[in-house]
Amino acid sequence: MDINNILSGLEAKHPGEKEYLQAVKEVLICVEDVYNQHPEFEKAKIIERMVEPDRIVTFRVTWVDDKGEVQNNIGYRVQFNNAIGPYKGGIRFHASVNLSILKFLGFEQTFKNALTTLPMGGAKGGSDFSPRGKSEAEIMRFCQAFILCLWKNLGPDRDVPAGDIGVGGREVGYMYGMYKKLVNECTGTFTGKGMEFGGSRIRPEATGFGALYFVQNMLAKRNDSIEGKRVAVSGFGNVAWGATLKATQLGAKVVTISGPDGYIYDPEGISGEKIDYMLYLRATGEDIVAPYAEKYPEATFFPGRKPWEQKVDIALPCATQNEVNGDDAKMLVDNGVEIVAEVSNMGCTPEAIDTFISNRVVYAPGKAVNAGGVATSGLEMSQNAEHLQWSAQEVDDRLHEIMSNIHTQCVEHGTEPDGFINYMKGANIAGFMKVANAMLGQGII
Ligand code: 2IT
Repeated sequence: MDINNILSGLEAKHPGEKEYLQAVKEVLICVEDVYNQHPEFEKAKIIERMVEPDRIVTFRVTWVDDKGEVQNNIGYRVQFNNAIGPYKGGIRFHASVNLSILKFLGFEQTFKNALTTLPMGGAKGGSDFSPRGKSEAEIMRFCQAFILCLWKNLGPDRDVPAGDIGVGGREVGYMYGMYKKLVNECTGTFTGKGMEFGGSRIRPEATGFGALYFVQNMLAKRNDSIEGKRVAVSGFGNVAWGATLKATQLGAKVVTISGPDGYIYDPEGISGEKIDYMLYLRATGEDIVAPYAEKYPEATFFPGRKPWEQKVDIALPCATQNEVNGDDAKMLVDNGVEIVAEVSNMGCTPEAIDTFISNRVVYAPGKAVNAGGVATSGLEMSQNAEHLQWSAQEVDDRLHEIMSNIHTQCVEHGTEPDGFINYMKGANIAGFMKVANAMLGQGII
């Protein structure tokens, strides 16, 4: 495989899609050696086929706001790869959404879903619609208009969306409601649904909980445990909430959360009712964390800054892509960070990852750490297919098992001769091998 050749070809075809090209480059570098040991991959042009989405659906979403004004947004669904199962992945509503971001997310999702061991392909969708400051009625109308454009491409064995940034239980409910009305069938087809209409217990918590189970595995591998560790969390959405809740339950102290406006440092730890307050802050729809420091005077708000300047043992980026850059990584390393586990997708820039790995800080990528979210979506699909709802205990037990299995795959494929575990390499190789073999087995299609 000639990585530079493949990348320059992609750059020429998709100029300016920087997040997509970044995600592809990371995987290519990690899998180059194993790829070259398999001439059958080269012969079937597996890599060339894998880096392009199977299909992209783009559409105009037109809706009417509360003032009676007509609004237009762009909607997308990137059906990246269905070699191992139906397309599966979240929907993101955020002003920053563009095709490059959704292609990177769909590409990553393909490998992440392979790591879960469940039969799910990879996809991602979304819109540049910003829920910030929108009324409940506007959000509902937008969700309905979005699904009117997309529903024909979805189905329980075709493509199963879920939430992501800007899309939580409320938005999934509105989208699923409209989808169900159009197809007149209760087949699931969305995950992250309400508990009363086919949702899985533990799905709201699963991304954050799964991430902490993964971190427990990372620590156990070092004969260490999470108790008493200081943790920096970024973001304050569903993922940050689940991670903070589980970290606290396991005896760690979470000292930061953040928003687009800056970050909160709470030396006493974000526990108890403060974790519930995160949900309240999110529900206001304002997308700011500053009010936390007014409500809890022991905390400090640092406007316009990121939490990575605090001294912590564990860093958990839980906000968005490229939120930890090379300088942030250097600060974390200088302050003695032991573990960096990405809970956001591609939370670290390549410079940040290099800084961690060259300083022998254990770093694990989002596609391994945050896979518990989509894994529990897979469990929701199973429950829908058998028309049952499992207990929280059963879902949580399976989530534990899946995260530990992902950790084992990373160790198997990522352990270097000196014993250092390169989780990025391990996750990419394990995910890639599964998708590549599935593609190979299904011929040239
Ligand atoms: O990035 C992700 O894995 C998600 N947003 C969840 C996807 C899903 O289908 O549950």
